[in-house]
Amino acid sequence: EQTVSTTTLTNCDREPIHQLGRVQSYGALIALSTDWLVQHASDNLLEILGTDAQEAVGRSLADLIAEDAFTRIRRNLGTLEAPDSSLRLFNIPLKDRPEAFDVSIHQSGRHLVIEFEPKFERSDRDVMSEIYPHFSQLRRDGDISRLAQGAARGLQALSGFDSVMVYQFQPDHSGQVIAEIRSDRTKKYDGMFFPASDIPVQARALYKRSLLRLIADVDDEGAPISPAFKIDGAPLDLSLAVTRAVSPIHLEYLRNMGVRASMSVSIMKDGELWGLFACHHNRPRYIDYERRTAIEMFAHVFSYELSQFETTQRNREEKNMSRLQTQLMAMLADGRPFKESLISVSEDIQDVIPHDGLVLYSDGEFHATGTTPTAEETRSLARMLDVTIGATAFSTNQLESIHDPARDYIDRCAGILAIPISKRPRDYLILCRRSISQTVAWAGDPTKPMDVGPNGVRLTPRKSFEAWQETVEWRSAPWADNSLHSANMLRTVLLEIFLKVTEANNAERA
Ligand code: BLA
Repeated sequence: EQTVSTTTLTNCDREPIHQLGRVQSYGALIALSTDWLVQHASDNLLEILGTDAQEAVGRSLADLIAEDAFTRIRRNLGTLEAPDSSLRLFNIPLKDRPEAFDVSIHQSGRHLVIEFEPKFERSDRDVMSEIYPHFSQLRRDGDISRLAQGAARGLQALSGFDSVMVYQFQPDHSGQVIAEIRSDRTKKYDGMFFPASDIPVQARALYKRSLLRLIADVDDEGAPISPAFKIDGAPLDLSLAVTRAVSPIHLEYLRNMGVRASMSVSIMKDGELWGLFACHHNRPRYIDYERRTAIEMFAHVFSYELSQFETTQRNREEKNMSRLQTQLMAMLADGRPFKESLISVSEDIQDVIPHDGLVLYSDGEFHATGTTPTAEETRSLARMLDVTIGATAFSTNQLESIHDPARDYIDRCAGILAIPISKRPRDYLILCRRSISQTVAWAGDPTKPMDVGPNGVRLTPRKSFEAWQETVEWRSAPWADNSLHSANMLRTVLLEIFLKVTEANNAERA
Protein backbone atom coordinates (compact mmCIF):
# COMPACT_ATOMS: atom_id res chain seq x y z
CA GLU A 1 0.00 0.00 0.00
CA GLN A 2 1.07 3.54 -0.73
CA THR A 3 2.09 5.43 2.38
CA VAL A 4 0.68 8.84 3.04
CA SER A 5 2.79 10.77 5.54
CA THR A 6 1.04 11.35 8.84
CA THR A 7 -0.79 14.60 9.07
CA THR A 8 0.52 16.95 11.69
CA LEU A 9 -0.65 20.36 12.67
CA THR A 10 2.15 21.91 10.66
CA ASN A 11 1.60 20.14 7.34
CA CYS A 12 -2.16 20.41 7.26
CA ASP A 13 -2.02 22.19 3.95
CA ARG A 14 -0.64 19.04 2.36
CA GLU A 15 -3.19 16.50 3.53
CA PRO A 16 -4.78 15.15 0.31
CA ILE A 17 -8.34 15.54 1.56
CA HIS A 18 -9.78 14.78 -1.90
CA GLN A 19 -8.08 11.38 -2.03
CA LEU A 20 -8.90 9.73 1.26
CA GLY A 21 -10.51 6.73 -0.46
CA ARG A 22 -13.59 6.53 1.76
CA VAL A 23 -17.23 7.52 1.74
CA GLN A 24 -19.50 8.29 4.67
CA SER A 25 -22.02 5.59 5.53
CA TYR A 26 -25.05 7.54 4.34
CA GLY A 27 -24.27 6.81 0.68
CA ALA A 28 -22.53 4.38 -1.63
CA LEU A 29 -20.22 5.26 -4.50
CA ILE A 30 -19.21 3.54 -7.72
CA ALA A 31 -16.76 4.70 -10.40
CA LEU A 32 -17.35 3.61 -13.99
CA SER A 33 -15.10 3.32 -17.01
CA THR A 34 -16.19 5.08 -20.24
CA ASP A 35 -17.98 1.86 -21.31
CA TRP A 36 -20.14 1.76 -18.15
CA LEU A 37 -18.16 -0.94 -16.35
CA VAL A 38 -17.82 -0.61 -12.59
CA GLN A 39 -14.12 -0.19 -11.71
CA HIS A 40 -14.37 0.92 -8.09
CA ALA A 41 -17.10 0.53 -5.49
CA SER A 42 -17.47 1.49 -1.85
CA ASP A 43 -17.69 -1.47 0.52
CA ASN A 44 -21.16 -0.49 1.71
CA LEU A 45 -22.73 -1.03 -1.72
CA LEU A 46 -24.44 -4.13 -0.35
CA GLU A 47 -26.20 -2.22 2.45
CA ILE A 48 -27.24 0.62 0.20
CA LEU A 49 -28.01 -1.02 -3.14
CA GLY A 50 -28.14 -4.72 -2.35
CA THR A 51 -25.18 -5.67 -4.52
CA ASP A 52 -21.91 -6.86 -3.05
CA ALA A 53 -19.12 -4.37 -3.89
CA GLN A 54 -16.61 -7.02 -4.94
CA GLU A 55 -19.14 -8.67 -7.21
CA ALA A 56 -20.12 -5.35 -8.74
CA VAL A 57 -16.59 -4.59 -9.95
CA GLY A 58 -16.24 -5.55 -13.60
CA ARG A 59 -19.99 -5.55 -14.27
CA SER A 60 -21.97 -3.01 -16.25
CA LEU A 61 -24.10 -0.40 -14.50
CA ALA A 62 -27.01 -1.75 -16.54
CA ASP A 63 -26.74 -5.01 -14.55
CA LEU A 64 -26.89 -3.23 -11.19
CA ILE A 65 -29.91 -1.00 -11.52
CA ALA A 66 -33.34 -1.09 -13.15
CA GLU A 67 -33.57 -0.36 -16.85
CA ASP A 68 -35.66 2.80 -16.35
CA ALA A 69 -33.10 4.27 -13.97
CA PHE A 70 -30.24 3.37 -16.28
CA THR A 71 -31.96 5.03 -19.24
CA ARG A 72 -32.72 8.12 -17.22
CA ILE A 73 -29.11 8.50 -16.14
CA ARG A 74 -27.79 7.94 -19.67
CA ARG A 75 -30.20 10.43 -21.23
CA ASN A 76 -29.27 13.24 -18.84
CA LEU A 77 -25.52 12.97 -19.01
CA GLY A 78 -25.28 15.95 -21.40
CA THR A 79 -25.48 18.30 -18.43
CA LEU A 80 -22.04 17.13 -17.30
CA GLU A 81 -20.22 19.00 -20.02
CA ALA A 82 -19.82 22.13 -17.88
CA PRO A 83 -16.70 21.92 -15.68
CA ASP A 84 -17.29 20.74 -12.10
CA SER A 85 -20.95 20.10 -12.81
CA SER A 86 -23.02 17.29 -11.41
CA LEU A 87 -26.19 15.61 -12.51
CA ARG A 88 -28.70 15.34 -9.69
CA LEU A 89 -31.68 13.00 -9.74
CA PHE A 90 -34.04 12.95 -6.80
CA ASN A 91 -36.48 10.35 -5.64
CA ILE A 92 -35.82 7.71 -8.26
CA PRO A 93 -36.35 3.97 -7.78
CA LEU A 94 -33.16 2.14 -8.69
CA LYS A 95 -34.40 -1.40 -8.35
CA ASP A 96 -37.67 -2.96 -9.32
CA ARG A 97 -38.88 -1.92 -5.89
CA PRO A 98 -40.59 1.23 -4.66
CA GLU A 99 -37.70 2.43 -2.43
CA ALA A 100 -36.37 5.66 -3.85
CA PHE A 101 -32.90 7.16 -3.96
CA ASP A 102 -31.25 10.51 -4.54
CA VAL A 103 -28.44 10.16 -7.05
CA SER A 104 -25.44 12.37 -7.80
CA ILE A 105 -23.33 11.86 -10.90
CA HIS A 106 -20.15 13.62 -11.90
CA GLN A 107 -16.99 13.19 -13.92
CA SER A 108 -13.72 12.54 -12.06
CA GLY A 109 -10.84 12.29 -14.50
CA ARG A 110 -11.76 9.43 -16.85
CA HIS A 111 -14.28 7.99 -14.42
CA LEU A 112 -17.96 8.64 -14.15
CA VAL A 113 -18.71 8.66 -10.43
CA ILE A 114 -22.21 7.79 -9.24
CA GLU A 115 -23.36 8.14 -5.65
CA PHE A 116 -26.56 6.71 -4.22
CA GLU A 117 -28.34 7.83 -1.07
CA PRO A 118 -31.47 6.03 0.08
CA LYS A 119 -34.37 8.42 0.52
CA PHE A 120 -35.72 8.68 4.06
CA GLU A 121 -37.57 11.95 4.05
CA ARG A 122 -41.38 11.74 4.00
CA SER A 123 -42.64 12.42 0.52
CA ASP A 124 -45.26 14.88 1.79
CA ARG A 125 -42.54 17.32 2.79
CA ASP A 126 -41.84 19.39 -0.25
CA VAL A 127 -38.55 21.19 0.19
CA MET A 128 -39.22 23.59 -2.68
CA SER A 129 -42.31 25.05 -1.07
CA GLU A 130 -40.50 25.10 2.26
CA ILE A 131 -37.51 27.05 0.98
CA TYR A 132 -39.38 29.74 -0.88
CA PRO A 133 -40.62 31.87 2.05
CA HIS A 134 -37.06 32.07 3.41
CA PHE A 135 -35.83 34.04 0.41
CA SER A 136 -37.82 37.03 1.61
CA GLN A 137 -35.89 36.92 4.92
CA LEU A 138 -32.77 37.90 3.02
CA ARG A 139 -33.40 41.61 3.34
CA ARG A 140 -30.94 44.01 1.92
CA ASP A 141 -31.61 46.91 4.22
CA GLY A 142 -29.74 47.35 7.46
CA ASP A 143 -26.17 46.20 7.79
CA ILE A 144 -24.27 43.14 6.76
CA SER A 145 -24.64 41.44 10.11
CA ARG A 146 -28.45 41.75 9.92
CA LEU A 147 -28.38 40.26 6.45
CA ALA A 148 -26.15 37.42 7.66
CA GLN A 149 -28.29 36.88 10.76
CA GLY A 150 -31.43 36.58 8.58
CA ALA A 151 -29.68 34.07 6.35
CA ALA A 152 -28.50 32.03 9.34
CA ARG A 153 -32.06 31.91 10.65
CA GLY A 154 -33.36 30.71 7.28
CA LEU A 155 -30.69 28.06 7.07
CA GLN A 156 -31.46 26.85 10.55
CA ALA A 157 -35.12 26.40 9.63
CA LEU A 158 -34.23 24.55 6.44
CA SER A 159 -31.58 22.30 7.95
CA GLY A 160 -32.79 21.77 11.50
CA PHE A 161 -29.21 22.12 12.78
CA ASP A 162 -28.75 23.28 16.41
CA SER A 163 -26.48 26.09 15.42
CA VAL A 164 -25.79 28.03 12.24
CA MET A 165 -22.95 30.52 11.87
CA VAL A 166 -21.89 32.79 9.06
CA TYR A 167 -18.11 32.69 8.82
CA GLN A 168 -16.50 35.43 6.73
CA PHE A 169 -12.97 35.13 5.36
CA GLN A 170 -10.58 38.05 5.82
CA PRO A 171 -8.05 39.04 3.15
CA ASP A 172 -5.37 36.98 4.97
CA HIS A 173 -7.73 33.93 4.97
CA SER A 174 -8.31 34.02 8.66
CA GLY A 175 -12.02 34.25 9.40
CA GLN A 176 -14.61 35.80 11.67
CA VAL A 177 -17.98 34.56 12.83
CA ILE A 178 -20.28 37.46 11.87
CA ALA A 179 -23.64 35.87 12.67
CA GLU A 180 -24.70 33.05 14.94
CA ILE A 181 -28.07 31.44 15.60
CA ARG A 182 -28.27 28.75 18.26
CA SER A 183 -31.33 26.80 19.28
CA ASP A 184 -30.56 27.50 22.96
CA ARG A 185 -30.54 31.22 22.06
CA THR A 186 -27.02 31.75 23.45
CA LYS A 187 -23.99 33.04 21.57
CA LYS A 188 -20.86 30.98 21.62
CA TYR A 189 -18.58 32.10 18.80
CA ASP A 190 -20.19 35.31 17.55
CA GLY A 191 -17.53 37.90 16.69
CA MET A 192 -14.66 35.43 17.16
CA PHE A 193 -11.71 35.17 14.80
CA PHE A 194 -9.96 31.96 13.74
CA PRO A 195 -6.61 31.50 11.96
CA ALA A 196 -6.35 30.60 8.26
CA SER A 197 -5.01 27.15 9.21
CA ASP A 198 -8.38 26.07 10.68
CA ILE A 199 -9.64 25.73 7.11
CA PRO A 200 -6.41 24.96 5.27
CA VAL A 201 -5.62 26.12 1.75
CA GLN A 202 -6.57 22.90 -0.09
CA ALA A 203 -9.91 22.80 1.75
CA ARG A 204 -10.67 26.39 0.76
CA ALA A 205 -9.78 25.56 -2.87
CA LEU A 206 -12.02 22.50 -2.76
CA TYR A 207 -14.94 24.43 -1.27
CA LYS A 208 -14.89 26.77 -4.29
CA ARG A 209 -15.57 23.79 -6.58
CA SER A 210 -17.89 21.80 -4.37
CA LEU A 211 -20.26 24.02 -2.44
CA LEU A 212 -21.73 21.86 0.28
CA ARG A 213 -20.44 19.13 2.58
CA LEU A 214 -22.28 17.19 5.17
CA ILE A 215 -20.50 15.35 7.95
CA ALA A 216 -23.47 13.39 9.21
CA ASP A 217 -21.70 11.76 12.15
CA VAL A 218 -18.16 12.58 13.26
CA ASP A 219 -17.87 9.07 14.74
CA ASP A 220 -18.90 7.29 11.56
CA GLU A 221 -16.17 4.98 10.28
CA GLY A 222 -17.49 5.19 6.74
CA ALA A 223 -16.70 2.65 4.04
CA PRO A 224 -13.49 2.28 2.03
CA ILE A 225 -13.56 2.34 -1.76
CA SER A 226 -11.97 -0.67 -3.42
CA PRO A 227 -9.77 -1.18 -5.17
CA ALA A 228 -8.05 1.75 -3.44
CA PHE A 229 -5.92 2.75 -6.42
CA LYS A 230 -6.55 3.31 -10.11
CA ILE A 231 -4.37 1.61 -12.72
CA ASP A 232 -2.17 4.71 -12.77
CA GLY A 233 -1.45 4.10 -9.06
CA ALA A 234 -3.30 7.17 -7.74
CA PRO A 235 -6.41 7.08 -5.57
CA LEU A 236 -9.69 8.23 -7.06
CA ASP A 237 -10.17 12.01 -6.96
CA LEU A 238 -13.22 12.55 -4.74
CA SER A 239 -13.22 16.38 -4.88
CA LEU A 240 -16.78 16.54 -6.13
CA ALA A 241 -18.11 13.46 -4.36
CA VAL A 242 -21.01 14.32 -2.06
CA THR A 243 -20.44 11.28 0.14
CA ARG A 244 -16.68 11.98 0.51
CA ALA A 245 -15.33 11.10 3.96
CA VAL A 246 -13.56 14.04 5.53
CA SER A 247 -10.19 14.72 7.07
CA PRO A 248 -9.56 12.95 10.41
CA ILE A 249 -7.85 16.14 11.68
CA HIS A 250 -11.04 18.06 11.09
CA LEU A 251 -13.14 15.32 12.71
CA GLU A 252 -10.99 15.67 15.81
CA TYR A 253 -11.53 19.43 15.75
CA LEU A 254 -15.28 18.90 15.65
CA ARG A 255 -15.18 16.33 18.46
CA ASN A 256 -13.16 18.73 20.57
CA MET A 257 -15.83 21.33 19.91
CA GLY A 258 -18.48 18.92 21.20
CA VAL A 259 -20.07 18.64 17.76
CA ARG A 260 -21.52 15.37 16.39
CA ALA A 261 -22.63 16.55 12.92
CA SER A 262 -21.47 19.43 10.76
CA MET A 263 -22.56 20.88 7.48
CA SER A 264 -20.94 23.77 5.68
CA VAL A 265 -22.06 25.63 2.60
CA SER A 266 -19.77 27.89 0.58
CA ILE A 267 -20.69 31.53 0.14
CA MET A 268 -19.19 32.78 -3.12
CA LYS A 269 -18.74 36.35 -4.24
CA ASP A 270 -17.24 37.40 -7.58
CA GLY A 271 -15.90 33.90 -8.13
CA GLU A 272 -14.10 33.83 -4.79
CA LEU A 273 -14.88 32.06 -1.54
CA TRP A 274 -16.31 34.90 0.58
CA GLY A 275 -17.27 32.74 3.54
CA LEU A 276 -19.15 29.69 4.77
CA PHE A 277 -22.33 28.83 6.54
CA ALA A 278 -21.10 26.53 9.32
CA CYS A 279 -23.84 24.39 10.87
CA HIS A 280 -23.41 22.19 13.93
CA HIS A 281 -25.54 19.62 15.67
CA ASN A 282 -24.88 17.85 18.95
CA ARG A 283 -26.30 14.57 17.68
CA PRO A 284 -25.70 12.82 14.34
CA ARG A 285 -27.75 14.49 11.64
CA TYR A 286 -28.43 13.41 8.08
CA ILE A 287 -30.12 15.63 5.50
CA ASP A 288 -30.99 14.15 2.16
CA TYR A 289 -29.40 15.29 -1.09
CA GLU A 290 -32.55 16.95 -2.38
CA ARG A 291 -32.74 19.16 0.71
CA ARG A 292 -28.99 19.79 0.58
CA THR A 293 -29.46 20.97 -3.00
CA ALA A 294 -32.21 23.36 -1.89
CA ILE A 295 -29.86 24.64 0.82
CA GLU A 296 -27.17 25.18 -1.81
CA MET A 297 -29.66 27.28 -3.77
CA PHE A 298 -30.45 29.27 -0.66
CA ALA A 299 -26.72 30.02 -0.32
CA HIS A 300 -26.63 31.13 -3.98
CA VAL A 301 -29.43 33.60 -3.35
CA PHE A 302 -27.66 34.85 -0.25
CA SER A 303 -24.48 35.40 -2.32
CA TYR A 304 -26.47 37.41 -4.80
CA GLU A 305 -28.02 39.54 -2.05
CA LEU A 306 -24.54 40.07 -0.67
CA SER A 307 -23.27 41.52 -3.97
CA GLN A 308 -26.33 43.73 -4.18
CA PHE A 309 -25.77 44.83 -0.63
CA GLU A 310 -22.18 45.82 -1.33
CA THR A 311 -23.23 47.79 -4.40
CA THR A 312 -25.85 49.64 -2.33
CA GLN A 313 -23.24 50.23 0.34
CA ARG A 314 -20.79 51.65 -2.17
CA ASN A 315 -23.46 54.00 -3.54
CA ARG A 316 -24.24 55.15 -0.02
CA GLU A 317 -20.57 55.82 0.66
CA GLU A 318 -20.30 57.81 -2.54
CA LYS A 319 -23.25 59.88 -1.45
CA ASN A 320 -21.68 60.42 1.99
CA MET A 321 -18.48 61.53 0.33
CA SER A 322 -20.16 64.12 -1.82
CA ARG A 323 -22.03 65.39 1.24
CA LEU A 324 -18.70 65.71 2.98
CA GLN A 325 -17.35 67.70 0.08
CA THR A 326 -20.26 70.14 0.25
CA GLN A 327 -19.75 70.49 4.01
CA LEU A 328 -16.04 71.21 3.65
CA MET A 329 -16.62 73.70 0.87
CA ALA A 330 -19.18 75.54 2.99
CA MET A 331 -16.79 75.74 5.95
CA LEU A 332 -14.01 77.11 3.78
CA ALA A 333 -16.37 79.62 2.20
CA ASP A 334 -17.13 80.76 5.77
CA GLY A 335 -13.44 81.49 6.13
CA ARG A 336 -12.62 78.60 8.45
CA PRO A 337 -9.09 77.26 8.06
CA PHE A 338 -8.71 74.08 6.08
CA LYS A 339 -7.09 72.06 8.86
CA GLU A 340 -9.71 72.96 11.39
CA SER A 341 -12.49 72.17 8.91
CA LEU A 342 -11.05 68.79 8.11
CA ILE A 343 -10.62 67.80 11.74
CA SER A 344 -14.19 68.84 12.41
CA VAL A 345 -15.56 66.41 9.81
CA SER A 346 -13.47 63.53 11.11
CA GLU A 347 -16.56 61.88 12.55
CA ASP A 348 -18.19 61.82 9.14
CA ILE A 349 -15.06 60.20 7.77
CA GLN A 350 -15.33 57.69 10.62
CA ASP A 351 -18.80 56.71 9.39
CA VAL A 352 -17.45 55.82 5.98
CA ILE A 353 -14.06 54.40 6.94
CA PRO A 354 -13.89 53.15 10.53
CA HIS A 355 -10.60 54.04 12.25
CA ASP A 356 -9.13 54.67 15.73
CA GLY A 357 -7.27 57.88 14.96
CA LEU A 358 -6.80 60.51 12.30
CA VAL A 359 -3.75 62.63 11.48
CA LEU A 360 -3.54 65.56 9.16
CA TYR A 361 0.08 66.13 8.23
CA SER A 362 0.46 69.25 6.13
CA ASP A 363 3.29 71.75 5.66
CA GLY A 364 5.17 69.81 8.32
CA GLU A 365 2.39 70.60 10.77
CA PHE A 366 0.65 67.88 12.75
CA HIS A 367 -3.01 67.78 13.75
CA ALA A 368 -4.58 64.68 15.22
CA THR A 369 -7.63 63.17 16.86
CA GLY A 370 -7.96 59.75 18.47
CA THR A 371 -5.15 57.20 18.89
CA THR A 372 -2.25 58.03 16.57
CA PRO A 373 1.54 58.20 16.32
CA THR A 374 3.12 61.36 17.77
CA ALA A 375 4.13 64.38 15.66
CA GLU A 376 7.73 63.17 15.58
CA GLU A 377 6.70 59.63 14.63
CA THR A 378 4.40 60.97 11.93
CA ARG A 379 7.21 63.04 10.42
CA SER A 380 9.31 59.92 9.93
CA LEU A 381 6.27 58.02 8.64
CA ALA A 382 5.53 60.76 6.09
CA ARG A 383 9.14 60.68 4.86
CA MET A 384 8.78 56.95 4.29
CA LEU A 385 5.48 57.42 2.44
CA ASP A 386 7.02 60.17 0.24
CA VAL A 387 9.38 57.69 -1.32
CA THR A 388 7.28 54.54 -1.33
CA ILE A 389 3.70 55.24 -2.27
CA GLY A 390 2.21 56.58 -5.47
CA ALA A 391 -0.33 59.33 -5.93
CA THR A 392 -3.33 57.32 -4.78
CA ALA A 393 -4.48 56.14 -1.37
CA PHE A 394 -2.32 53.48 0.22
CA SER A 395 -3.22 51.03 2.96
CA THR A 396 -1.49 48.42 5.07
CA ASN A 397 -2.74 46.52 8.07
CA GLN A 398 0.81 45.69 9.12
CA LEU A 399 2.74 48.95 9.15
CA GLU A 400 5.78 47.55 10.97
CA SER A 401 6.48 45.20 8.06
CA ILE A 402 7.33 48.18 5.84
CA HIS A 403 8.36 50.74 8.47
CA ASP A 404 10.55 49.49 11.35
CA PRO A 405 10.01 52.46 13.70
CA ALA A 406 6.32 51.56 13.82
CA ARG A 407 7.17 48.72 16.24
CA ASP A 408 7.54 51.36 18.95
CA TYR A 409 3.95 52.47 18.64
CA ILE A 410 2.23 49.25 17.63
CA ASP A 411 -0.19 49.63 20.54
CA ARG A 412 -1.38 52.96 19.15
CA CYS A 413 -1.16 52.36 15.42
CA ALA A 414 -0.62 48.99 13.73
CA GLY A 415 -2.17 49.81 10.35
CA ILE A 416 -2.70 52.93 8.29
CA LEU A 417 -4.67 54.20 5.35
CA ALA A 418 -2.70 57.15 3.94
CA ILE A 419 -4.28 59.63 1.55
CA PRO A 420 -1.88 61.97 -0.29
CA ILE A 421 -3.64 65.32 -0.48
CA SER A 422 -1.16 67.54 -2.33
CA LYS A 423 1.61 67.35 -4.88
CA ARG A 424 5.20 67.06 -3.64
CA PRO A 425 6.33 67.60 -0.95
CA ARG A 426 3.44 65.52 0.11
CA ASP A 427 0.81 66.32 2.65
CA TYR A 428 -1.21 63.45 4.01
CA LEU A 429 -4.38 62.56 5.72
CA ILE A 430 -3.58 59.37 7.65
CA LEU A 431 -6.22 57.11 9.21
CA CYS A 432 -4.85 54.82 11.91
CA ARG A 433 -6.03 51.53 13.36
CA ARG A 434 -4.84 49.82 16.53
CA SER A 435 -3.61 46.25 16.70
CA ILE A 436 -6.60 43.98 16.19
CA SER A 437 -5.79 41.58 19.02
CA GLN A 438 -6.25 44.49 21.42
CA THR A 439 -9.75 45.12 20.19
CA VAL A 440 -11.37 41.66 20.41
CA ALA A 441 -11.87 39.29 23.30
CA TRP A 442 -12.51 35.56 23.50
CA ALA A 443 -16.24 35.04 23.81
CA GLY A 444 -16.23 31.34 24.64
CA ASP A 445 -16.85 30.26 28.20
CA PRO A 446 -13.39 30.04 29.83
CA THR A 447 -14.66 28.06 32.81
CA LYS A 448 -15.96 25.23 30.68
CA PRO A 449 -13.64 22.21 30.62
CA MET A 450 -12.31 21.26 27.20
CA ASP A 451 -12.43 17.72 25.89
CA VAL A 452 -9.18 17.05 24.17
CA GLY A 453 -8.26 14.46 21.53
CA PRO A 454 -4.94 12.84 20.47
CA ASN A 455 -3.63 16.00 18.78
CA GLY A 456 -3.92 17.98 21.98
CA VAL A 457 -5.52 21.27 22.78
CA ARG A 458 -4.51 22.92 19.50
CA LEU A 459 -7.62 21.57 17.80
CA THR A 460 -10.00 23.39 20.11
CA PRO A 461 -11.70 26.69 19.39
CA ARG A 462 -10.02 28.46 22.27
CA LYS A 463 -6.52 27.41 21.18
CA SER A 464 -7.45 28.36 17.63
CA PHE A 465 -8.43 31.78 18.79
CA GLU A 466 -5.13 32.08 20.66
CA ALA A 467 -3.24 30.93 17.57
CA TRP A 468 -5.04 33.56 15.57
CA GLN A 469 -4.17 36.22 18.17
CA GLU A 470 -0.50 35.31 17.82
CA THR A 471 -0.65 35.68 14.05
CA VAL A 472 -2.28 39.09 14.24
CA GLU A 473 -0.41 40.58 17.16
CA TRP A 474 1.26 43.06 14.81
CA ARG A 475 -1.71 43.76 12.62
CA SER A 476 -4.74 45.97 12.52
CA ALA A 477 -8.08 44.94 11.08
CA PRO A 478 -7.70 44.88 7.30
CA TRP A 479 -8.92 47.85 5.26
CA ALA A 480 -11.84 46.88 3.02
CA ASP A 481 -11.78 47.44 -0.74
CA ASN A 482 -14.72 49.76 -0.30
CA SER A 483 -12.71 51.83 2.20
CA LEU A 484 -9.90 52.25 -0.29
CA HIS A 485 -12.41 53.31 -2.90
CA SER A 486 -13.90 55.89 -0.51
CA ALA A 487 -10.42 57.08 0.45
CA ASN A 488 -9.63 57.78 -3.18
CA MET A 489 -12.84 59.75 -3.55
CA LEU A 490 -11.93 61.70 -0.45
CA ARG A 491 -8.50 62.30 -1.95
CA THR A 492 -10.01 63.85 -5.09
CA VAL A 493 -12.19 66.11 -2.97
CA LEU A 494 -9.29 67.17 -0.75
CA LEU A 495 -6.90 67.75 -3.64
CA GLU A 496 -9.40 70.07 -5.23
CA ILE A 497 -9.98 71.99 -2.00
CA PHE A 498 -6.29 72.04 -1.24
CA LEU A 499 -5.53 73.56 -4.63
CA LYS A 500 -8.12 76.26 -4.05
CA VAL A 501 -6.74 77.04 -0.60
CA THR A 502 -3.20 77.26 -1.93
CA GLU A 503 -4.34 79.45 -4.82
CA ALA A 504 -6.16 81.73 -2.40
CA ASN A 505 -3.08 81.93 -0.15
CA ASN A 506 -0.85 82.69 -3.11
CA ALA A 507 -3.22 85.37 -4.33
CA GLU A 508 -3.18 86.92 -0.85
CA ARG A 509 0.60 86.92 -0.81
CA ALA A 510 0.92 88.42 -4.33
C1 BLA B 1 -12.45 21.98 7.44
N1 BLA B 1 -12.67 23.70 9.25
C2 BLA B 1 -13.17 22.97 8.18
C3 BLA B 1 -14.51 23.36 7.92
C4 BLA B 1 -14.82 24.34 8.84
C5 BLA B 1 -13.69 24.51 9.67
C6 BLA B 1 -16.15 25.06 8.91
C7 BLA B 1 -15.41 22.85 6.82
C8 BLA B 1 -15.92 21.47 7.09
C9 BLA B 1 -17.22 21.41 7.89
O1 BLA B 1 -18.28 21.59 7.30
O2 BLA B 1 -17.19 21.16 9.12
C10 BLA B 1 -13.47 25.43 10.76
N2 BLA B 1 -15.63 25.45 11.92
C11 BLA B 1 -14.41 25.96 11.65
C12 BLA B 1 -14.22 27.15 12.42
C13 BLA B 1 -15.36 27.35 13.12
C14 BLA B 1 -16.24 26.27 12.79
C15 BLA B 1 -13.03 28.01 12.43
O3 BLA B 1 -17.38 26.11 13.25
C16 BLA B 1 -15.59 28.46 14.05
C17 BLA B 1 -16.67 28.62 14.78
N3 BLA B 1 -8.39 22.43 11.21
C18 BLA B 1 -7.68 23.02 12.23
C19 BLA B 1 -6.30 22.75 12.03
C20 BLA B 1 -6.20 21.98 10.88
C21 BLA B 1 -7.54 21.82 10.35
C22 BLA B 1 -5.22 23.23 12.96
O4 BLA B 1 -8.15 23.67 13.14
C23 BLA B 1 -5.03 21.41 10.25
C24 BLA B 1 -3.88 21.24 10.91
C25 BLA B 1 -7.86 21.12 9.16
N4 BLA B 1 -10.24 21.82 8.63
C26 BLA B 1 -9.10 21.11 8.44
C27 BLA B 1 -9.26 20.30 7.26
C28 BLA B 1 -10.55 20.54 6.77
C29 BLA B 1 -11.15 21.49 7.65
C30 BLA B 1 -8.22 19.39 6.66
C31 BLA B 1 -11.19 19.92 5.56
C32 BLA B 1 -12.20 18.85 5.93
C33 BLA B 1 -12.67 18.17 4.67
O5 BLA B 1 -13.48 18.78 3.92
O6 BLA B 1 -12.23 17.05 4.42
